[in-house]
Amino acid sequence: MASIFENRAMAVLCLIFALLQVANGAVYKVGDSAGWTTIGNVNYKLWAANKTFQLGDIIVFEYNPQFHNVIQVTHAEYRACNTSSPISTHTTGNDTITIETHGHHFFLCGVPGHCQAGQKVDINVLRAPSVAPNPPGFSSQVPAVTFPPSSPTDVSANSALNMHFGKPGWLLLVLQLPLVFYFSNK
Ligand SMILES: [Cu+2]
Repeated sequence: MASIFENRAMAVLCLIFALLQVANGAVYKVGDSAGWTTIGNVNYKLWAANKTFQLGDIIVFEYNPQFHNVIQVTHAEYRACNTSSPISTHTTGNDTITIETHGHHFFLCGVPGHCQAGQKVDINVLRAPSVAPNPPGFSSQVPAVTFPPSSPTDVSANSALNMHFGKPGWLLLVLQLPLVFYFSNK
């Protein structure tokens, strides 16, 4: 019956990792050292192609705001380099954009000629295959925590455990030890 302890510890670990993943997105500087520019023919398609973007990731556009800007557009506008109805416009020269939804996020430079010259990038956040029907994060993992078939004592033990679920991990683990011995001696 030691598996109760392991399942619970695994659930806590999964939850912690899920929270960390949501809270700490990776930071990607578009074009890496080149930044957001028309100089040097940076291949932004290639730059994006070898990255796996995830929810919470931060996309940084670094550029001289006298010469460039960042405009988020629809797919059709992206393909046509059309800036007539932008989703959002960024002009600071050091724009950080947090990706909060799955799918494609199309950005281009709105200075005439720059998008046509290749200053455009598609940030695509794929859905994680294992959690496709659920919201991102831990919903598919936490319900996996199960307990032995219920008897009146088990039910009260479960609710006692759940009360401690919000406490720090070490406290949770220490509190579980008597339960593990209790179940393993049954
Ligand atoms: Cu530009």
